[in-house]
Amino acid sequence: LPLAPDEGYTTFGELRETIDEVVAAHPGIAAQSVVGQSHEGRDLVAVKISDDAGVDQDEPEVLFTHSQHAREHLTVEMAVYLMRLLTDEYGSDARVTELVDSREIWILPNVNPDGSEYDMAGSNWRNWRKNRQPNQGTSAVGTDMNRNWDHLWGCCNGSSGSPSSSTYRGPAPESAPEVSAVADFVRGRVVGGEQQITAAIDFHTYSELILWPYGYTYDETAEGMTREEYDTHAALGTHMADANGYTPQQSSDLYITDGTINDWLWGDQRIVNFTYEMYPSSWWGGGFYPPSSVIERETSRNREAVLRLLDYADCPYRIIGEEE
Ligand code: 0X9
Ligand code: CA
Ligand code: ZN
Repeated sequence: LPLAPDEGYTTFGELRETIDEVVAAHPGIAAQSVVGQSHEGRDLVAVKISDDAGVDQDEPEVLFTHSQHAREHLTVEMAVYLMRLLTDEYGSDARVTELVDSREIWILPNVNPDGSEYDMAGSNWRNWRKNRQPNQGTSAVGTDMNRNWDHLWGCCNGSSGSPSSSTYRGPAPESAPEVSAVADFVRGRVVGGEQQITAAIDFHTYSELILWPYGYTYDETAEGMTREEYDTHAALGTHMADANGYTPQQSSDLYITDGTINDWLWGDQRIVNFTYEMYPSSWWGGGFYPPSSVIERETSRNREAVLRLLDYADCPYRIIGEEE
């Protein structure tokens, strides 16, 4: 039975208000900027959390992206949780304080606002996944943002060339304005020839998994992925999964994908990165639409896991005993 949208989930308007509140309440350690616009013209917002948030310091940077897929609303709640955790507990929790002082943390709380709003706008949830960009020569709407990234785009039967498919890869890499804007933002973090972002998580639902690249091949090592680099992802993914009880695995163990942010962040930008598939573990827990009563439990569940990533962001390779 289709469910009516649950008022306990954050709308895009409420998200903007929450971001404004967080930044106003913590001006020294939180700042917001707009990195681009969605197809329908909504702002794509980045929240930066660090000591001296207004200044670009020489500290490891960490990226959290949320809501590439419209119906995965729990991931927006995860962004709200992280903004609050890293600001409210600054100055009282010693570990949070140390991490905020020594890292530059970028939270992109909703990279597909058109899709989210569309999914919430009816009398029932619409089960929408893609963005809301029209496609030429068809009434079928939307590109799957997580098939539109520019690393081996469309290579491997891990996406669809048909606009009516829920995994439509778009007519070209970065054809989705939201993907192009976020990719430009990430490329903009190359300073003095060096990518400043060392670690990233892209939040999705559902299945309770921690996934690492590559998704386009079943092979562990491949072009641009050495044994040491694979082992670093596997060790850090497993270390985080020990904290939240998710299942850690290479993303292709779930199924083959091409053009995901996962493969691009590693293959193109050399950023150690993970996809989190949040609660529930199966369709029986509510699938994409668990009741809002689970938000507090299922976001705070990831507190320790996310702090572990922030901790290793100074040098992810040290988890396997390598300096790089
Ligand atoms: O298919 C996706 O984009 C992600 N799953 S979801 O149910 N949230 O749509 C998974 C992406 C991770 N990559 C692979 N599974 N290969
Ligand atoms: Ca910096
Ligand atoms: Zn998803």
